[in-house]
Amino acid sequence: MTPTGSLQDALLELEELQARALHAFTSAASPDDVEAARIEYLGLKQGRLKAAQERLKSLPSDGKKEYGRQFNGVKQALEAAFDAARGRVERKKVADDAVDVTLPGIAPRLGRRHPLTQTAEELIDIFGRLGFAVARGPEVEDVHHNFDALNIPPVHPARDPLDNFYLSEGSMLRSQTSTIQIRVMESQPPPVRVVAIGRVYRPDTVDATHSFMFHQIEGLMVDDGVTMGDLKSILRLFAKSYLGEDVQIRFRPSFFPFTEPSVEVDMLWHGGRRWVEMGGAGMVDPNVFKAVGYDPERVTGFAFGLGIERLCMRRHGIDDIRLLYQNDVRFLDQF
Ligand code: FA5
Repeated sequence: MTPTGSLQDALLELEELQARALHAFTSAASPDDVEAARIEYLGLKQGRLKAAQERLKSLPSDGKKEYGRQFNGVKQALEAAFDAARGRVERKKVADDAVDVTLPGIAPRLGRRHPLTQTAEELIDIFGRLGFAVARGPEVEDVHHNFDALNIPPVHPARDPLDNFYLSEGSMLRSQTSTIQIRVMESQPPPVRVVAIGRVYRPDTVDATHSFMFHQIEGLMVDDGVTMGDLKSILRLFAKSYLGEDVQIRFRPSFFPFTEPSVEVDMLWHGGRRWVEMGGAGMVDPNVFKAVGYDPERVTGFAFGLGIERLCMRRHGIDDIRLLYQNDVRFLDQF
């Protein structure tokens, strides 16, 4: 319904309409706000300006001219306010989306190698300088390489299913890297001078120095006239090189079916109050040479197997092996 009334009322309402519309356009903060104001005030069907135009019809003829003049002024003012508001929010959007090339860049976080990887690489480097090449072997092994060829008898407790991860008949996750000694000797004649690094698996109870999966470095040297003295010298040289000149290591008589005589090698732990076993070693047993077709009358050799986690822990003063597997970036960032 078109409102009726005096010209005076109509002009007042026109004024009020202009004030409201100008406020709506100047306070619009987004393109959506501007569009909403446009529809409300300038909409062709139901906009308020359209309604104000309709009002003209109901005015007495002597007031139509005055009202029309005012109306045109309001219309121009509103259209100008709309254009201004649209330009303003569009410029703002462009500015918001723009890239400020003067801002400092976001530096990508640099990854780093795991401390165990760093240890393995350093060990290979040290033994490389001592003349040892690198050998590899599979983690899924057969019982022959893990036990038989290493002179471990069929009834030996080391084969106990509770101490190994057996897979299908005759295969298992290797429990020691000594398997690689056999693979190397099977594949080449003496002389041999290799180290091999890899994961090994044992269902050991986890504590500060034991894990169910860990890494070993195996060493094997076979030649004419290799002695226990060579073994001890190499291990001492290695320990000083990796753990520092002041490191203390000791050899204890021990037993392994694949070496005779055998020793266990301990290192004085950081803090200097206790010894921790670093690995096992010894002179290759003649039965092992026979199993791979070497002549024990012609060659002798030594072998050793050291725990890489423990070497890494001693080197960096780490107290708990589990820290190496929790992947806490705050811990890993220190290496
Ligand atoms: C062996 O595995 C022998 N194959 C070593 C060897 C090689 C002897 C060649 C003679 C000739 P042993 O079970 O002691 O030995 O393990 C060697 C080292 O592996 C240990 O001294 C220790 O440093 C590390 N190790 C053993 N069990 C674990 C475990 N559960 N978690 C972490 N490190 C371990």
